[in-house]
Amino acid sequence: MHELEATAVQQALQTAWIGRAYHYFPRVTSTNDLLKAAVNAPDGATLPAGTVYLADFQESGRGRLARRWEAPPGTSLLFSVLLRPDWEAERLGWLPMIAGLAVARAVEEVAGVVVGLKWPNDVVVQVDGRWHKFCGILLESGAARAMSSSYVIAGIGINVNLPAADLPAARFPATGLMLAAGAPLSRRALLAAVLGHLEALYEAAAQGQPPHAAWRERLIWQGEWVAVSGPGPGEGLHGVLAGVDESGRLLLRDEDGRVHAFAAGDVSLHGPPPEP
Ligand code: BT5
Repeated sequence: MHELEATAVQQALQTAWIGRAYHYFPRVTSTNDLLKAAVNAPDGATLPAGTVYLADFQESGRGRLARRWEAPPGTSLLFSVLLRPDWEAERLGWLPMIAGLAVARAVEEVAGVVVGLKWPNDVVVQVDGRWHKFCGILLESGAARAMSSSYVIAGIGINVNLPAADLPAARFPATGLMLAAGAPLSRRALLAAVLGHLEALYEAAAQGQPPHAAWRERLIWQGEWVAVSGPGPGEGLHGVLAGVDESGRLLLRDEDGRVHAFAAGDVSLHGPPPEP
């Protein structure tokens, strides 16, 4: 039996509802695309919250803004979770933080390495004193049909047992957990831990407990000069990274001491401005 097939995963799970409906695919286009198509199908309303689609290989794994997520077969965790939050709109910004925190807590537990979060949706570990990305998260939301309740699909890609030669050439340095921890890990144990933390954090959020303080504790580059690029006003702005607010927006303090909040974009180290 494959270690990520339904029967094996069900035995490892400790959740009440996330992952209890679970589908394993050896090869798909993208688990986000497949789950989205299933939710939008005529009988999509019957798909329970917590449904997980997991693939061993994706032909066209996606990141944000038409970027690709590359992962060779047999090495990674590539999965999507269906959530149906009936929360007020302001709380939807909590979901990316909840997903990142769930991965961070699970990885620390299973791999014993210190885990950081890079705004907005990357999970990182240190290799040779520098942060490297081992996980990316893609949240997509929609309403299945007019008047029906909305859904959010949380797509999570984790580099687990990738050999160094298979690391993708990426915008930000990439690594995998085997390389960071020094030994291969059980993908099944890690999946069960991520889904367990996801359920716990989701339920806490549903009770009104915001995740931003725990998220901010792991936020990398706080107090450093960074640049934020991306859609929207303030593109290309640089300043000191001052944290995130309750809805997960990045706070940047510019040279004049003004604080700017970003809901989307990418952040990179910039260095302080030249002395006048
Ligand atoms: C992300 O986007 O990091 C979100 C990735 C989400 C992937 C999961 S896998 C399951 C589900 N199904 C999908 O189709 N997607 C989700 P973004 O922040 O835009 O980063 C994308 C960038 O990360 C790429 O342009 C590369 O530079 C880099 N990259 C690609 N593959 C990588 C990998 N395996 N490890 C580290 N970096 C990678």
